[in-house]
Amino acid sequence: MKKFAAMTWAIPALCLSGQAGELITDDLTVNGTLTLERLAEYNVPTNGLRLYFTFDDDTGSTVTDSSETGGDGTFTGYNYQDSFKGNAAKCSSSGTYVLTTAGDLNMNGWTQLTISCWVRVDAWTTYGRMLGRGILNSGGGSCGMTLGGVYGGSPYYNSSFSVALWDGVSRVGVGAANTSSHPASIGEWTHLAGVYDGTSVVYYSDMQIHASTQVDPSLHNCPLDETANSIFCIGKCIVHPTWGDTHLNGRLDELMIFDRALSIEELQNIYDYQNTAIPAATTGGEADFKEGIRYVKPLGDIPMGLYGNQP
Ligand SMILES: [Ca+2]
Repeated sequence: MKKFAAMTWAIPALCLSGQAGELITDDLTVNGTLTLERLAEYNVPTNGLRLYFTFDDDTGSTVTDSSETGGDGTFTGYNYQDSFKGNAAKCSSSGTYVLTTAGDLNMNGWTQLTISCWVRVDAWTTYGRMLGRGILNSGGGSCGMTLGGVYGGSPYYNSSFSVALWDGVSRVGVGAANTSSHPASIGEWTHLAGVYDGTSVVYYSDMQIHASTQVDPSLHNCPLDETANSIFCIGKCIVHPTWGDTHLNGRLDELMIFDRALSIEELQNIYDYQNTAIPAATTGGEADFKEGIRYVKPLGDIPMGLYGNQP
């Protein structure tokens, strides 16, 4: 995203084309209330939206879902900090994480998936599992998104967006779009997205392909595989909840989950709109977009269990 040398949060956020007499308290809310209609006005996709955590109006352990379908979350060790838009969830240890047990977030059978969020990393002190699904102390999750970092004493751990697929008989593998480079830089807000469209798994960083993998043709359009009673966790790896080196060390914001693959144009609409929400810099900086890194590996060559970055 654009780098700003300084941001001033006291100034009003941009007021887009609101109707006369209408109070726009920020870019996404009207009189303090987020509406899906409001999002649609600005070409933010809402079709298939299953979860939307803005963290903007949350003050305690309850994290409000604005999608009208996904269900609220519970933020253990809750800590909200400034963001480019309102507030963000700050995670810093295995004791700061958000869980949601909403049943309609179980992705078993979903044929497509999109996850969009923003992250501001404070340090690469852990492998940085930002979010994922699974069963506490077990497995069975359908997806995971990881920043990469130090893990298990190793100096580095891959960044990854991964999904687990079902061929109608069993879990056939994990589509892991991973690479050894970080998708974000310390101290900078970065937009991240993961998209599974039935034929590929793509991990985007600031709208550039950070990593991708192609699904073997024999597995095209396989649905996601997920165990019943799996839950969604933000901030650390739910499968190893007490480990001290799996968590995100930084802030996460504007998390959206869709049960379909957004087009690149739709993702760009989200990116552009949320990017526009950033107040103008008081002392400017030039736009700086980093290069994406493309990584392709056939899913069919990936034996189950090989990747450490599994959901
Ligand atoms: Ca926010």
